[in-house]
Amino acid sequence: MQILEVLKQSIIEGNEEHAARYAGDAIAERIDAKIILDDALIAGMNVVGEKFRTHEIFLPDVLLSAKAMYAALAKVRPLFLKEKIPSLGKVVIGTVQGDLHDIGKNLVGIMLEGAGFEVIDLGTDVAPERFVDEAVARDAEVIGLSALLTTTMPGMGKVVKILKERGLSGKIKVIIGGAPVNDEFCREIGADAYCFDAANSVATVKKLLGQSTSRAE
Ligand code: B1M
Repeated sequence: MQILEVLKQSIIEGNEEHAARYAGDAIAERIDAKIILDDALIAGMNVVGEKFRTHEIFLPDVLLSAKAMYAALAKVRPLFLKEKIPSLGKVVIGTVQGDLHDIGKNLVGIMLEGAGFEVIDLGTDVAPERFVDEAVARDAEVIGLSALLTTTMPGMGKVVKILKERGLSGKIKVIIGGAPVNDEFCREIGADAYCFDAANSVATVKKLLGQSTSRAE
């Protein structure tokens, strides 16, 4: 699909205007929102990540790509939220303390919202205590933690520890995700589940809450 390739390219190049326009074009071509997300937006950011890793591009370029990604995401987002479904539960979500990466976290939020969960997004650089305080205050069943830096991953363990100290383990479930996170780390800190990607987060949260995962997500 030609349009997905040019959309992906506009994200790699950090061209906000093109990204928004081509995302609109892809929608007009009736390409499935999930395919636009996976094959153009996330695929584009993956290339950006690799170029950044190999020093082919630098931080300002990455920021431009992130802006382009958001411009495209703003067009695609309403497609995920079209159907208004009764709330399946509340999820408090955020990026852990010291970490400003929010693209993956926002995708997870969109997927969960689209599936019918009420998502309370605390943003980035969120202190461990705040996750727990907000989850309790909002009566949330799940806390979703995102971390992209190896240095900020320990913040996830702190949230699990605070829940334990307050006798909330098991009552409020914790799911974790982000590029440096894995299953082993999840077991190590005692979180309830690790999620590889945003699409998976819906099935994971439903499973944790004992809900059927049969509906397409
Ligand atoms: Co930074 N950055 N960054 N960065 N950045 C990484 C993470 C890095 C791997 C790049 C590299 O060196 N190769 C590296 C971390 C190295 C490490 O810790 N081992 C890094 C670094 C070092 C830094 C700075 C320290 C750079 C500096 O200042 N010298 C700095 C830190 C700032 C801070 O947070 N305090 C920094 C800054 C930035 C920008 C601001 C420029 C920008 C972020 C913009 C934004 O988010 N608004 C940025 C970006 C864009 C990246 C890369 C290139 C791309 C991340 C991304 O958005 N990917 C990244 C390289 C990489 O990851 N390959 C990199 C696309 C996104 C869709 O994927 O977030 O992984 P991801 O989310 C996935 C899954 O992980 C999962 O679902 C999503 C897909 O479906 N997922 C969850 C994520 N959260 C989840 C939560 C869940 C479930 C699934 O449940 C709750």
